[in-house]
Amino acid sequence: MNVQTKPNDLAAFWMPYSANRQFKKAPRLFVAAERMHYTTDDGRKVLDGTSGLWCVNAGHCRPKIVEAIQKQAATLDFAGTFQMGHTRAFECASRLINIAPPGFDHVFFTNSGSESVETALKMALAYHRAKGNASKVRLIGRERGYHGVNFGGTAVGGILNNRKAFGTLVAGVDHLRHTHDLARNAFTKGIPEHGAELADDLERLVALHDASTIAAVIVEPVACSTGVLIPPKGYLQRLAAICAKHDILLIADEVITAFGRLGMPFGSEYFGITPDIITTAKGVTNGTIPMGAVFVSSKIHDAFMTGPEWMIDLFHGYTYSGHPIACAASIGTLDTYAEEGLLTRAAELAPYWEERLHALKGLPHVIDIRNIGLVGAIEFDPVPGEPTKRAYDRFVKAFEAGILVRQTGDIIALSPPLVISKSEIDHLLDTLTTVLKTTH
Ligand code: PXG
Repeated sequence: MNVQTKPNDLAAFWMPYSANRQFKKAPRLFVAAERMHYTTDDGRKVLDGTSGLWCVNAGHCRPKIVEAIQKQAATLDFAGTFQMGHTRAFECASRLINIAPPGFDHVFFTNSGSESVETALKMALAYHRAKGNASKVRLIGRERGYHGVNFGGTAVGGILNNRKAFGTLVAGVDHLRHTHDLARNAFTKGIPEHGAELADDLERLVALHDASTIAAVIVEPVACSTGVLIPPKGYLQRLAAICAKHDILLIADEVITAFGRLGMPFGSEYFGITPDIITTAKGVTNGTIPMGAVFVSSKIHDAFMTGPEWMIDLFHGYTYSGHPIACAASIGTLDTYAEEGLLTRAAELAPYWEERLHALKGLPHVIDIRNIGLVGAIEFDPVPGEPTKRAYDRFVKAFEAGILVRQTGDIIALSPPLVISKSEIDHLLDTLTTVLKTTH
């Protein structure tokens, strides 16, 4: 029998991306959730302004998804997908392709965004090799990018604290400049006007390394983790054109922007670009069961289908690639998204969201407000000598006031479930306004 010897002891769990010692002195604990709200261990309701960690797009504990998981766990708990299969994985992949942008015909399953990124990077290298271009081995990320925490993703990522403690990471990686430009774009509503020319930074890297050595560029359509950096008008199209010109694969890391966050099923569609590979996770199962999905075009997939038929075509995969319960959760999620029109609902709410969010302009220490789809960010001037404290204090106060927001650097990010109502938007932003007015 599993006896819990130390009830309520917080020491054993080394929490990820957390200030463990401080948290354990004053923990913030949830015990339940439904639709837009969490319930804390002391019985308070907290409005979820962040969709958990950008993943619970349909809101919490949705019946179709719960039922799908329960049924699947009782019917087929596990079956592998290496040289074997089960029907749910094929059904799930087909369902995902049905909502994918045109040209994306194949899905590779992983268990997280980090694994989706590693998968995409490895596919890019193997693709060029399969095409006879084995010298194309460099991977290009972008400053301030976030692509998860495995070695490849950390290497192409561009956030200092995520990189500096972890050695030399992966060789042959370089970075484009980021697109954040407060001097020219502060308080822009929606897509910023200035900075498309920053895409030409890829030409600088081509001039430095030569296109014959570059396999892929990976970018988030909107760089969310670093504090919601929205690409300037025309930037992504220009980047895509330069990639195409040099036979460099473009990987759109849509772990956050896929599944309706911007008001279309995928962020790539929103920005009118056609990448070669799209990485996803999070919203693919509404956050319920860990899963990622890498979408590839036939151009990529078919390049691997040229050897003898009895040979493995890609030496890559995870024990839990296409896990039956995750696939069932994803199918239940896609049903819920479809029935409630959630993959486009952010587009309907975006004007109201934008108006309400930008009304926070002028509050103490606010130096920028950004919005796109159902994403928002408020940037603060840092406390001199104490970076991140301004936003962290406001995050803690917001939690005490009954709203969950996300702090990154001196920025507060918002990304509520796509089922949010206008009055809940009001509650979220009214509460945040009070917090910003009263926190010193
Ligand atoms: N790529 C992108 C673009 C992401 O946003 C990952 C990869 C990694 O996914 P996994 O599933 O391995 O965590 C992410 C994850 C935040 C926050 O609040 C963002 C993420 C994860 C946790 C918190 O900004 N993004």
